Amino acid sequence: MGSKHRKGMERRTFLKSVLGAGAASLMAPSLLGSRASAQAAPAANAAARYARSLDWAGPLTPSTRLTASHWGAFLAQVEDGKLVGVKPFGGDRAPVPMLQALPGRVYARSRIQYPMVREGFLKKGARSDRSQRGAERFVRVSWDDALDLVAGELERVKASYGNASIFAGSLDWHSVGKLHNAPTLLRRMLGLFGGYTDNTGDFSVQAAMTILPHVTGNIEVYDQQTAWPTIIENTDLIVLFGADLIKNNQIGWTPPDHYAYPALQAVKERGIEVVSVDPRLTDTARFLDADWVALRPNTDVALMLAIAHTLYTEKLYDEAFLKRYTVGFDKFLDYLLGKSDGQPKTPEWAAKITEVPAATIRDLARRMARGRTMLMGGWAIQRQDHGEQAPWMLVTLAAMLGQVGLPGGGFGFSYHYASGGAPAANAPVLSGISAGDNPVKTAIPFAHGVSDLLLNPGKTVDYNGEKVTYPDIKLVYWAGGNPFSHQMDKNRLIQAWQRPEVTIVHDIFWTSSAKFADIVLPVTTTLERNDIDNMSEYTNQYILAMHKAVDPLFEARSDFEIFAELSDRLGFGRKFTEGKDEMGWIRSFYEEARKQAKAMKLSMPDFDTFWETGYVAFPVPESAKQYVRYGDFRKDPDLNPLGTPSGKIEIYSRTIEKFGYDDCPPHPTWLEPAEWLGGAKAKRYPLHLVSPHPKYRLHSQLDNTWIRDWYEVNEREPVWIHPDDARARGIAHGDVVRIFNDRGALLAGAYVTDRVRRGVIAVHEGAWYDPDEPGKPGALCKHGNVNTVTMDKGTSKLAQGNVANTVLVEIEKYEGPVPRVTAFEPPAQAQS
Ligand SMILES: Nc1nc2c(c(=O)[nH]1)N[C@H]1C(S)=C(S)[C@@H](COP(=O)(O)OP(=O)(O)OC[C@H]3O[C@@H](n4cnc5c(=O)[nH]c(N)nc54)[C@H](O)[C@@H]3O)O[C@H]1N2
Ligand SMILES: Nc1nc2c(c(=O)[nH]1)N[C@H]1C(S)=C(S)[C@@H](COP(=O)(O)OP(=O)(O)OC[C@H]3O[C@@H](n4cnc5c(=O)[nH]c(N)nc54)[C@H](O)[C@@H]3O)O[C@H]1N2
Ligand SMILES: [Mo]
Repeated sequence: MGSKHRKGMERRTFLKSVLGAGAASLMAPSLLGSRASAQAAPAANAAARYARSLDWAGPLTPSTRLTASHWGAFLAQVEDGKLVGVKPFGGDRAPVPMLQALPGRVYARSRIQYPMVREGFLKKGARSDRSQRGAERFVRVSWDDALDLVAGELERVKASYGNASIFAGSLDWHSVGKLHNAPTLLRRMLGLFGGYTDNTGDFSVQAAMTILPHVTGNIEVYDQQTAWPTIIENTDLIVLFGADLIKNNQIGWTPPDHYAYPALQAVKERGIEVVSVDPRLTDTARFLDADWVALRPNTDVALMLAIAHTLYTEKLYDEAFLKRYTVGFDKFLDYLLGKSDGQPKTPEWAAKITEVPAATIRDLARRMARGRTMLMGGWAIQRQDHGEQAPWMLVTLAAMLGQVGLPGGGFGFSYHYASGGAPAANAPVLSGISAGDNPVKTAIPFAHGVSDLLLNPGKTVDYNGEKVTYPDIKLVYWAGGNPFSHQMDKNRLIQAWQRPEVTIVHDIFWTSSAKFADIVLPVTTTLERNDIDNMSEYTNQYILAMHKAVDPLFEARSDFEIFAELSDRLGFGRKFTEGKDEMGWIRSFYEEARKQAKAMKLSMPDFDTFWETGYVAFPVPESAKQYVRYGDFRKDPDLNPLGTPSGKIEIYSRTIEKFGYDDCPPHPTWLEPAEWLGGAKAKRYPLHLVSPHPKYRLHSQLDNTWIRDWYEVNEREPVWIHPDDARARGIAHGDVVRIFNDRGALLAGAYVTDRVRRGVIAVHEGAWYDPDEPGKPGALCKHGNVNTVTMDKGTSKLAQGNVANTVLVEIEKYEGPVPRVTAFEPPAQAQS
C-alpha cells in the first residue's frame, strides 16, 4: 500500500532516513550514482526561496528589436543593416547557447538565393528522368517563371489526377510565428484549390497520443502537467524513463521561456532523489546526480512489469486506488502473474530482457512505493516498435502506486518538452492563420513516414480502429520541414521520392530535401519579416512582437507572399489573403486576443503601443503553481470522470480489444521489438543504435552554423560508443567510423565514452545528409545522418508511429580515404 507507509512520518525526516539508509546500496555497482552526496535542504524558508526563483523574470526592456525563435525570444542587434548579435529577452529564465548561432545562420553559405529548378525538370517537366533527383544541377529562374511553373503543375496534376494526388503532408519545425506558418499556409492555399492528401498524427508522439486517449482520455504529451512548484514541494523521488530534461527543454514549438531550468536547480538543491532509466547517462542525470539504470533499449515495458510484479507480491501497491479509479487491473494481473501466458513477470525474468539486475529492479520498486513518486516519461520510449506499450505501462505503474492526482505524485509525459510543468498564466489564446477546409478527406498516418504512401498507391493500412487507403500521389509539396533529414530509412525514401511526377520544396537553406526537389523556392528567416507569437507553450505568459530586423537576403520571400502570389495565379488570391497584408494579419491576431482579454478582465494595450513595446505580460495565478494533474478526478471521480469509456483509467481497454490487433493487445504487454539486443538479428548486427534529439541543434537546424564545431568529431556527427565496444573493434576516440546495416550506411566520428552502456551506440538525429553518390539509393552518408540506417515501420496497427529507436547496426573503423564533407555547399548550378 504505497502511500500508506508514509503515514505519520514527516516527509523531510523520511527522505533523510531513506538517503541515510543507503537505499542505493542495493543497486548494482556499475549503476551506482553518487547519491550519497545529495543533501536535503533545510525545509525552513526553502519553499519560499524556490518559489521566488521560479517566479523570476526580467528585466524586461521595451524594444522594437524584439523577435523570437524556437530557441527563445531576443533583441536583434543590427548594424549597417546587418544582424550582428542577439541579446536574450528578459522573460527568458535561462537563455540557451544555441541562440548565439542565429546571426551566422542568417548569413550561412547554404542559403538558397534564388528560385531554382532542376535542369531535367525544366527541360522535360513531368517526363523528366526522376532518378536524377538529388543528383542533377539546378538552373536559376525568375520568380515569375517559378510561380508560373508551380501554378501550372498544380493545375495540370489536378486536371489529370484529381486533388487527392497532391500531397501536402509537410509539417514540423518551420519557424515560430502565428502568420508565417509554412505548412498551414500551404494547406490554406491547397484547400482553396480543391484539396489535398493530408497527414494525421505527429512524428514526435504518435504512439503515446494514440494510445493514451484510450487509457486516460487525454493525449497527455502536450497537456498541462502537475506544476513544478508542487513537485519541488512534495516529491521524494523522480523516476525518468528516457527523459533528458536539460537537453530537450532548450527548445519550444512557440518561443520557450526555459522555466524548467530554475525548476531543475530547485530539484537539485532540495535534494529530491532522481533515478534515470536510459541507455545513456544523460545531461539531466549528471546534473541531478541521479542513479543511472542503464537498461537495454526498447525494454522499458519489461522493466516496469517487473517493478509492478514486485509492488504486487510485496503488497506495496494501492489496492483502494485501483478499485476506485481504474478498470481492468484483474485482467492485467493474470498477465503479470503469468496466469494467462505461463510467465510471471518477475525481476529475474526482466533481468534477462533488460540486463538490469533483479536486485536493482526490486529496489527501484520499493523506493517508488516508499514516498511521493513522480514518473516522468520521455518520448523516445514510444518512438520504437510497439511504442504504445511503454506509455500505457507507465500509467499502469503510476496507478498501482496510487498517487495519481496527489501533489507531486503520479505521472507526466512532457516535463522534458518546452518546460511542460510550468504553471499557466491567465492569458488569452493567440490565434494564427488557419488552414481552412480541406475538401479532400484523406489523411494518412504521417508518423509512419511518407515512403509507404508514395510507394504503395491503393494499399490499405490499419490505424486506430480505422482503415486508410493510400491515394496515388503525383505531386509532393513540402514547406516547413526537412523529410530527407527526418524520415526513417532514407534509401527507401529516395526510391519512393522518385515516384511522384513533381516535387516542390520551400526552404531557407539548401537542405537535402531542397536538393532532392524539382522546384525550390527561397524563403526568408524570421529576422527578415514581421510576425507575432505567444511565449511559451505551457506558461503563455507573454505575447511577443516579432519585428523584422533586416531586409530579405537575395531574392528570398516569405511563405505567405509566395502562397499569396500562387493563389492569385490560381484565381483565389483574395480568399487567401482576405484582403490583409502581413501587418494586417498580425494586427488581427492581436485584436482577437485583446477581445478575449477584455472578457477575462485583463488589460492589453492597443496594437500600436504593443508593437512599440514588443511584449504584453500576463499574470501567473498562485493556483496555477499548485496545479495537480487529475486532482479533480481524484477528489471526485464520479463528478469528474475521465474521457475514457469507463470514465476511469483503463488498464484493460475493451475498445482496443475490439480492434483485435495482434501487435497491440488490450492491456500493457511486453512484445519483442523487430530489432533489439535480445533478438536473433543481434547476431549479425550486435549494436543497438538510439538517435536522441541533438543537444546543440533543433533537428537539422543550426547544423550549418559555427555551433557544429562544438560537437563534431573529425568533421562528422559524433557517435557515442562504450570503450569496450570501441576496443573490440579497434576504434579510438576521434576515428572516422562507418555505421551500417542492410538498409544503409553512414560515417561518423567516434566519441568513446562510458556515458553509453555496452552494446548501444548513440547518434543524434538531424546531421545534414551528405551522400557520396547524390541521388542514389544506398549511397554512403559522408557526414552522419542517422536515418540512412533506421527502419521504416509502424509502431503497430493502432498508432502507426515511427520506430526511430528500434535499430540494430554494426560499426567499424573507416579505412578508406576520408571523403570531404559537402553537405553545406549549394548544389551545382547550370546556366539558364
Ligand atoms: N532517427 C530519428 N529521426 C527522427 C527523430 C528521432 O528521434 N530519430 N525525431 C523525429 C521528430 S520527433 C521530429 S519532430 C522530426 C523533425 O523533423 P523536421 O521538423 O523536418 O526537422 P527540421 O530540421 O527542424 O526541419 C525544419 C525545416 O524547416 C525549414 N524552415 C524553417 N523556417 C522555415 C520557414 O519559415 N519556411 C519554410 N518553408 N521552411 C522553414 C528549416 O530550414 C528546416 O529545413 O524528426 C524526426 N526524425
Ligand atoms: N535540444 C533539442 N531539444 C529538443 C529537440 C531538438 O531537436 N533539440 N527536439 C524536440 C522534439 S521535436 C521532440 S519530439 C522532443 C523529443 O523528446 P524525446 O523523444 O524524449 O527525446 P530524445 O532525445 O529522442 O530521447 C530522450 C532520451 O531517451 C533515451 N532513450 C532512447 N531509447 C530509449 C529506450 O528504449 N528506453 C529508455 N528508457 N530510454 C531511451 C535517449 O538515450 C535519450 O536520453 O525533444 C524536443 N527537444
Ligand atoms: Mo518531434
